[in-house]
Amino acid sequence: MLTKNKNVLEWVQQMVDLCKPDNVVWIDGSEEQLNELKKIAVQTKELIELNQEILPGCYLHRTKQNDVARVEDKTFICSRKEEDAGPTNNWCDPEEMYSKLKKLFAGVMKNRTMYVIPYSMGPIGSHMSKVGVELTDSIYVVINMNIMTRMGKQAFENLKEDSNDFVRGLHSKANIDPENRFIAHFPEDNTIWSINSAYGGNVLLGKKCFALRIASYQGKNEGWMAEHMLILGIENPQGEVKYVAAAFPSACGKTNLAMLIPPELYKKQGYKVWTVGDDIAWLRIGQDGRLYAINPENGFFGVAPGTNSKSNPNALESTKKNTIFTNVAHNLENNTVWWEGLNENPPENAIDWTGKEWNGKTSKEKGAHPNSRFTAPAKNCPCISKEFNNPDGVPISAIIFGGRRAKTTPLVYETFNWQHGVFVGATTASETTAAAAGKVGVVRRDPMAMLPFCGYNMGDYFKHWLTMGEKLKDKAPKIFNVNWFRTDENGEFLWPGYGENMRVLMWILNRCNGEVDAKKTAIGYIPKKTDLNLEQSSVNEHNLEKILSIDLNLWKQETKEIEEFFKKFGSKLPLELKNELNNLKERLEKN
Ligand code: OXD
Ligand code: MN
Repeated sequence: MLTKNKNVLEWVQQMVDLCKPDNVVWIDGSEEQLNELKKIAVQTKELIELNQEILPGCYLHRTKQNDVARVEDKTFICSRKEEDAGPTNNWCDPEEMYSKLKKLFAGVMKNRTMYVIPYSMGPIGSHMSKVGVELTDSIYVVINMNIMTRMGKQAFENLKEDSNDFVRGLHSKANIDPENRFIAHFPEDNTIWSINSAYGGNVLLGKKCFALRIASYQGKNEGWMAEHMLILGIENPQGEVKYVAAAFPSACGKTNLAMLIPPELYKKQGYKVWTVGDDIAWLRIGQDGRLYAINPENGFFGVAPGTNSKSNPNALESTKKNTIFTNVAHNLENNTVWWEGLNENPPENAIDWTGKEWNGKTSKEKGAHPNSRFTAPAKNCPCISKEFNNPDGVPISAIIFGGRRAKTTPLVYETFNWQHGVFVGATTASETTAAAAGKVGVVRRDPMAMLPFCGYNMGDYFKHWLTMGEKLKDKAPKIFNVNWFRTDENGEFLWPGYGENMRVLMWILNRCNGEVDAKKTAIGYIPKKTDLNLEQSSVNEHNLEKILSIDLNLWKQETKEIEEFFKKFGSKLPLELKNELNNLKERLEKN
């Protein structure tokens, strides 16, 4: 036992009585204990040891084929009142859910070991961090939690002996039965119960379940924010670093932006980009009244396919040691891994993610699952920020929202003020697929990129954003919107993306510093053409004009869709957002 905290000890005992494991092992986080567990997992084939010369400390894991992604339809917010879960979440009465799940958890760990994992979300010793304890029967979970969180004995340093402020996570892979798979959150009890899955997003309970769903609820009650945001720092040639936080829906390039490599033009002048986080930010108002952010995680749970030495060399480098690969292809030629988009040279002698023999040169099937992942320690990342472990976090100069929009949204615009920024965040949308020639994808509204992750009523969540703005007053970060995915008449992307996005970030920072003017439009401030530095870029003036243009008719259509979307929230929709919609309509009419 690693703690004297009575609340922890009593709860662990209750869960032991329920799940009836043969053994209970407390995870202290020591090398010896972890090495022992890895050895067991290799023996049972839960992990495959990879070539330790090429990929030291790296392992491969395969999940069942029915268990490869987050399951939104099996994810529940079990608040006592249905209204508190809101229209965007699946709701179930907590008593009903506990009673259903107790039957599934009863005796589920017979002949198994229960691992007790204490972990901290956020740096040890930080007032912005929080403690969780996850009970699991999966060694894969233990090893992954060791990468994704500050795990083991150290985590209890952040929990006072009599404190009840820890998140109680219970997970069992049970039989990986998709019919009885549940990811249930009880925000009012600081509790998460997850059963019948062994896939990362459903079982690494510190990540989406705690750091977003439970933490967003805690943040509303305690006056801070848990957001689906990357955090990056831009260092200028004088050595000053300014930080931005950006929220994009899943699969819109958060990890790539977080680890951006500046174009030569900026590199030569001495600009650098530092990664603080690639997925989640916890934000609090600091003593100076500004907004500060920490990344509560300690690693990256990144999508493997498409990651390569051009698209994201920093992410690729992060996976070279002490990394767990899940559902990628196993290259038997040198006992390493391969995935689509890694390089042009797929192995001929390999095992695909389903465990079948696979020839990358001749097979029509994919070697890696499209949602295959790497779990890599943040400290492996060549551009990890020096402030990564700063207990006070980093001050945020700008908040950026974005999505994938082929036509409507310009490359970048600045909102008029915090309230307008909240409106823009609340109406964030993304198209489901990249636009094919002439066609536009289906738009899904994903407010602040939190649609699958907000642990309470989204109407109340919007209100919380507005309240935070009132507290921040003139110290509030400026709010921007970006769209890297605008296409031309032929469906070709107008903006090169990747490292070139630095040019947009520079405009954003220049606006924050009051160093550039902008053009006022109906939707916000957009850059004057000459203020976006396109030196040595592939973008010509003609295309720039297109990406910065606003089609008033499309925007009028957009306001209709927003109106429809807002209806969902009924009386929970803050009046301020209704007003913002009306203001936008008026401005569009006047233009
Ligand atoms: C993720 C997601 O895995 O957003 O980060 O789905
Ligand atoms: Mn994410």
